[in-house]
Amino acid sequence: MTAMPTFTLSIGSKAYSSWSLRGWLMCKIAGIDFAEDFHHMDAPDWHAWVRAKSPHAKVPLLRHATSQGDVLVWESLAIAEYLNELCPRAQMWPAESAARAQARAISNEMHAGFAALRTHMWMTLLTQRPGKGRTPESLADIARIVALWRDTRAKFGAGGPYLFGDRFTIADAMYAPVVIRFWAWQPELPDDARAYCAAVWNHPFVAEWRAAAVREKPVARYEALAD
Ligand SMILES: N[C@@H](CCC(=O)N[C@@H](CS)C(=O)NCC(=O)O)C(=O)O
Repeated sequence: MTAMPTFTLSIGSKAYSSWSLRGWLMCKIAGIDFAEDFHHMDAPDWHAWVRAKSPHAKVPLLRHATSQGDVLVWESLAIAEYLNELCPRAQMWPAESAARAQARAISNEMHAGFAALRTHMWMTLLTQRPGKGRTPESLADIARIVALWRDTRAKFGAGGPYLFGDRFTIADAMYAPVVIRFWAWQPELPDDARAYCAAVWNHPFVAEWRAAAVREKPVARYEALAD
């Protein structure tokens, strides 16, 4: 009999689901062995599938099978914090408290904000549309992201290419879908933001996700959202 996996992460499309990517990166950074429970968001039974599975009918959803029963964790930042507690050696947040405070602040900013960027430059790994999606609001979101990347790297990033130096943390995972949006929509970016984007784009976990994503078929109704 095959053993049940201890950790199972439910996700939607790899090409289009930015939150799935965040949850998946949290599992990779934690270093856990996990099973992927993939169901495409464009499948006809998507809503029934996700409603049956997830308390808030969204992905990502982490299921942890323990001796006390299953623990369900939804919301990408809650998944991050849960895994951070379980896997302290993974150092998913920066070790130093001022850096950790900044990492939490910018991760929360991403989790709660940037609605215009999300609406006008949605995540896709299947098509590029340079120059599109630029509205005053989406450009203002991009300016704030560029500024917070710059500020974070200036204060804490000297040791490597990521926001907090040489370690790819929860904060980088939160912004990885933004890097993909920038690849797809190609807004004008200063050199320091471009360098950060290149580091995240080429990170082995992000490269692994991208390689799977490009095997998915484009979804006409998402593609039709292009400006
Ligand atoms: N705040 C949530 C956002 C999750 C979310 O919006 N997930 C989208 C996929 S990118 C979803 O499951 N949408 C399903 C639907 O709306 O049917 C998190 O941090 O995980």
